[in-house]
Amino acid sequence: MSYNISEIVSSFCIEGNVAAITAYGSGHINDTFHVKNADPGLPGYLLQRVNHKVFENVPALMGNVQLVTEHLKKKLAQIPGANPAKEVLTIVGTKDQQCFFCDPAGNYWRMFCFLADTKNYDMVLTEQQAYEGGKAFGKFQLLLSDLDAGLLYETIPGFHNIAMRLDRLNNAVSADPKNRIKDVLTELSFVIERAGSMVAIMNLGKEGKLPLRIIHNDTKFNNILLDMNDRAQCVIDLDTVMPGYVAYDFGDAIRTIINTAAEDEKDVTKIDLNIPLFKAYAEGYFEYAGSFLSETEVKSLSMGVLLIPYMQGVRFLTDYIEGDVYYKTHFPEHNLQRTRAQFELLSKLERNYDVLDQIIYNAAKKYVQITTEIKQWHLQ
Ligand code: ADP
Ligand code: GN1
Ligand code: MG
Repeated sequence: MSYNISEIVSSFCIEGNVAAITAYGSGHINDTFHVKNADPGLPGYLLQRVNHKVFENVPALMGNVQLVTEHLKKKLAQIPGANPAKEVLTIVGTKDQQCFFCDPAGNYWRMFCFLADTKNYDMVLTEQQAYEGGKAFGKFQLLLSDLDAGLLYETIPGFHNIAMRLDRLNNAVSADPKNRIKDVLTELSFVIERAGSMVAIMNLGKEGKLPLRIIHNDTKFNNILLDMNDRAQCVIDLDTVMPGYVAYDFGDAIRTIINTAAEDEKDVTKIDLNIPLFKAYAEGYFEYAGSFLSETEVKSLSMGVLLIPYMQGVRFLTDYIEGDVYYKTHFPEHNLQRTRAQFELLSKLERNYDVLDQIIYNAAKKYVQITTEIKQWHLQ
């Protein structure tokens, strides 16, 4: 990929002069750069090349980001003590007043104000961080609960539709373009054994028992910026903010929080569950989300905890079979290693399902009126 990054930066309305532009972050989809200001008194910037193979309509995606950030800022402005400039992403426009820049090669670029004095973590280290993570995503959903979901463009159709994800895997298996099926027979059996039970959330939605809400859809823990005291400051990575079921966000956050090892851990014996972090996240989450969740939504959360690592494994496996065309990979079998790590995590989550469910029940009942006892708690 060739582009002149300084020229791209100069298309945006920035204050001061650029001291340095460096690659930044560990995302799997977009390319991110930190634009450091030569004047220490002036802010820095965060420049991103949006992956337009993954996001086919970047102008519409940026329309979503604009809508969501403006709504969040408006809501926060009504809360005493809140600081919208620090707690919500701020888009930096181009010199011709657009919210993105398209370069001559057809790459799409956008810029945000760089939120200084923040940290983010690929892995959670403390209960306080997990608790803050729960509060951040609970508050995010709460603040967006009065935005009209119909205004949002679907940036990736069927993003968390497990039936579609399984169809795509099926097609990849039939095509087997890289002759890799012979290496993944164990993983494919693992997928097939669980396929029937994983449609539960979708079915509840179709039956009208779960509402579609505006959710984040990529609640990896590293999509939260924490301040230097480890308090949640800002939810970032808004490309997939779309209607969905709250269990998807809960499950995706837990997928990254509860795992004692990295998402792509090679040595699967290192993958275990950190249950205190799960409890801390759930408690933080209900502090905000407890005010709007229905009993059925609360019950669906533990299903999301199984579904999302399953779906993530299916997605990594599909990409491995298709020849690593979607996620950035750092070595030839990276997607396969990621798949195996997700499925090991899922196996552990399945074995501990009742314990996790009980924790959700205990955390929720302080906030949500729950009419069934834990022994009848599981959804049919
Ligand atoms: P990706 O979709 O590739 O994950 P993100 O939007 O999550 O991209 O950004 C990648 C990384 O850049 C984040 O993990 C975070 O470390 C950093 N980042 C993103 N936005 C900001 C910001 N406004 N201020 C400071 N750091 C940011
Ligand atoms: C991607 O962009 P990033 O790294 O935050 C992916 C998520 C996956 C995640 C797995 C648009 O997220 O859905 O859960 O990798 N984003 C997209 O780490 O596919
Ligand atoms: Mg990210």
